[in-house]
Amino acid sequence: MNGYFITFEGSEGCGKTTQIEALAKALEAQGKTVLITREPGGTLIGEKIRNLLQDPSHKNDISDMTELLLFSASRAELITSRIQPALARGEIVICDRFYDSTFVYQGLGRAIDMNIVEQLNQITVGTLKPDLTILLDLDAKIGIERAKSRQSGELDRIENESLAFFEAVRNGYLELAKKEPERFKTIDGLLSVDAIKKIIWDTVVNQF
Ligand code: T5A
Repeated sequence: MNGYFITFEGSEGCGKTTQIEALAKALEAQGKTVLITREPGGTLIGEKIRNLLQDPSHKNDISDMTELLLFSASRAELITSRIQPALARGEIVICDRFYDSTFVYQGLGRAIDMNIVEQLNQITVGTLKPDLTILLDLDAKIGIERAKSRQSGELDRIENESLAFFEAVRNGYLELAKKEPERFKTIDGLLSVDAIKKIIWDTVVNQF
């Protein structure tokens, strides 16, 4: 594989989508071929799984273990059918969330045994690893407010979790970033859209 794999992470409403679109545009302007994708989703089956996972009417229908397995199934499909082929063609892949989301949301948020999360990750992802992970760090309360305003007040199944859940998610991300400083670039999500855009561009442009 000779492409380049970038993932974006952070808690709800931290600004990933906004920044991913801007980065892809800037890279394409330089003649790069970019694949933007997302988790859960990014494939026919993955998008169906996404709908199941986010539907607020399934609030009481999905156990924690089922949730973990559904996120993993979506990831397995995405890696095999889109990410690996694009990297093999030498493209830049930008993925909105990847396995770090599972570690913090299911491992810490849902308190599923981390050994199980790790084993499943090993099965699903194998040796594939992002070259760069952009973490947009944002206060959980502000993130939920942003998500609410974006979706005209409608929150999905996971966004309806408690503030304590999202604080655990945020802290979990910061811990992951501390453990792998060579992979993570952590950026203050309170900065303006343009300021974040510039930090990301300065980081990415140095990789090629
Ligand atoms: N999940 C996912 C798991 O539990 N386990 C897993 O393994 C995986 C892969 C995925 C959900 O699934 C969970 C996590 C999530 O709950 P998602 O689509 O990634 O869903 O969900 P969100 O993180 O909620 O994505 P959002 O689209 O809501 O937020 P974004 O993309 O982070 O933010 P964005 O860019 O849409 O911005 C939100 C709002 O804020 C504004 C934007 O204009 C927009 O209105 N904004 C800013 N405002 C001020 N300053 C800035 N710097 C701003 N940047 C953006």
